[in-house]
Amino acid sequence: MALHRLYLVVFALISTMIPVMTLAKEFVVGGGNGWTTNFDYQAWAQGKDFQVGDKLVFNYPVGAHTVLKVNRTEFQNCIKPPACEALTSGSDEIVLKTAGRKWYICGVGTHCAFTGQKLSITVQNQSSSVSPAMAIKDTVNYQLFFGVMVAVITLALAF
Ligand SMILES: [Cu+2]
Repeated sequence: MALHRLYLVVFALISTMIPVMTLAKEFVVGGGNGWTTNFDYQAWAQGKDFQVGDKLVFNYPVGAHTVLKVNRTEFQNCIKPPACEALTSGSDEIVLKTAGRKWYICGVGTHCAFTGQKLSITVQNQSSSVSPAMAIKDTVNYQLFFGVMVAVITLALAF
């Protein structure tokens, strides 16, 4: 019976973890263009539903750009905070932890000032209202979730 208890624990873990993992969205900033110069990041951000818990991913060749989280004034005037605060990995992930306006700029040269490499977004608290696209996505996720459940139960029965 100890084995069955183990399956129950595994099952409980999976059922609690999967909905949490699938609810958070990942946004690749700039899509296929990544984080670069001469790209309209305001247009990219428009209509996107950024929520607390979602993740931004900034992709760029290492050394070509950086990511700096700044405040509104720094954003408007392209004022760079100390370079030590910059993200430089080339695949920087930022989890949106709080709601409100967020500002990001590139710290390299005049990328922010002259080539528009700056992004500002508004992060919402997770809402219960779901857009149709989201609802479909969630349905798919729950199908996956039940698929995993069935697999686990099948495994449990097999032993
Ligand atoms: Cu740059």
